Amino acid sequence: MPANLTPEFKAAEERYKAAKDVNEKIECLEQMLATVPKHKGTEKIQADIKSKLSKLRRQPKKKSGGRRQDVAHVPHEGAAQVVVLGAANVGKSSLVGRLTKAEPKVAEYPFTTLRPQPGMMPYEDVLIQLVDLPALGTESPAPWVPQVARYADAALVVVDLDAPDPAVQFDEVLHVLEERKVILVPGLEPGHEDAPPVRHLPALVVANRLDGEDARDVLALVREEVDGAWTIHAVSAWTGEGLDGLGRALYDLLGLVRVYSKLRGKKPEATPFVLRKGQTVTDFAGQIHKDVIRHFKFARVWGRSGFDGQRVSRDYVLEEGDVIEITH
Ligand SMILES: Nc1nc2c(ncn2[C@@H]2O[C@H](COP(=O)(O)OP(=O)(O)OP(=O)(O)O)[C@@H](O)[C@H]2O)c(=O)[nH]1
Ligand SMILES: [Mg+2]
Repeated sequence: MPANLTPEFKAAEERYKAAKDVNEKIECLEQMLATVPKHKGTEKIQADIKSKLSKLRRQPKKKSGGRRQDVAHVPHEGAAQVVVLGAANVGKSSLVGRLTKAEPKVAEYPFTTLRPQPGMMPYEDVLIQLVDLPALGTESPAPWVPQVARYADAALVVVDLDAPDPAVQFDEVLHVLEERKVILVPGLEPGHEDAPPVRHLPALVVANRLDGEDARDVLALVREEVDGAWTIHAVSAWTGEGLDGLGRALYDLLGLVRVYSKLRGKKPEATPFVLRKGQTVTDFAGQIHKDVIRHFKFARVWGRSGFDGQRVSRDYVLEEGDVIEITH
C-alpha cells in the first residue's frame, strides 16, 4: 500500500538525518510522527519512529541550553496550520486577534511579537489554526521564523497599505524565505511532492490597513506591481472590513475536502473529517482507526457528484461534501 508521505514528513525526515544532537533528533521525530499519514500503509513507519523516540528520550538530556529549537515547534491543530508572516508592525497580531479567540499582544512599536502564538479560526464547520509570528526580515528578533513556516500547510503574508512600498514588503518576505529554501507559491496541484530541503508553501497576500486615507489608491498600485498570479485580500484588521472572505480563500488554497461519516440507518455526523484533495476512502478510514481499513468490506457514498449510496472501493477519491458509510 502506498504510504503517501506528505512534504512536511519528508522535510522532517531530512532534518532528522542531518540532526546532530539528541534534542534535535527528538524534535524531528516528533514532527515526523505528527505529520505521517495515519493508515495501515504507514504502520511500520509509525512504529519505527515511536521506538526511536523512546530510545532517545531515555538518554540523559543536556543541561545547558535545553531544547534549542523548542520555540520554533508549533504543534499542528485543527484541519490545517497557516502561518502569518510579514514585516514588523504590519498588523499580523491584530489580524490573528480578529480571526481567532487568541489574544496576541498588539502594539504600535515594531517587534512586539517574540514567540509563536497559535489560535483557531472557524470557517463554517472547520477549524483552521493560524500562527502569529515575530516579524520576518534582517532585523528580526527571531531567525527561526522560516523554520516554522516550513512545517506549516500554508501562509498568509501581511503587507501594510500605509507603508512606503507594500509590494517591496512582499518581495522581501519572498526573498528571506527563499534563502531558507521555503518558496511561497500562489497554489499547489493536488498530490504535489516537494524534493527536500526545498519546501513549496501555498500563500495568500493580505493587504492590511484598508481603513487608511490613501489605502485604496495604494492597493491599486500594489495590484499592478505584484504578479497577477497572487491573490491579494484587502482588509482592515482594525475595522474588520474584508475579513469575511479569508476563511473560504484559505480553505481553497489548502485544497481541503470535507466528508461526513455515517452509520448504517443513521444520519450523517455533523462534524466533518477533513481530507486533502485527491485523498481516498483509505485515507478517510485511516483518520477513524487503522482497524477500519483492515476489516474493510466496502463503502457507500452519497455526494454532489450524483452518487446516491453506490458502493465504492477503497481507492475511491472523495469529494467535498461526500457522505460515507463504511461496512466492515
Ligand atoms: N489603522 C489601522 N491600524 C492597524 C491595523 N492593524 C493593525 N494596526 C495597528 O498597527 C500596530 C501594529 O499592529 P500589530 O498587530 O502589533 O502588528 P504586528 O505585525 O503583529 O507587529 P510585530 O509583532 O511588532 O511585528 C498597532 O498599533 C495596531 O493597532 C489596521 O487595519 N488599521
Ligand atoms: Mg505581532
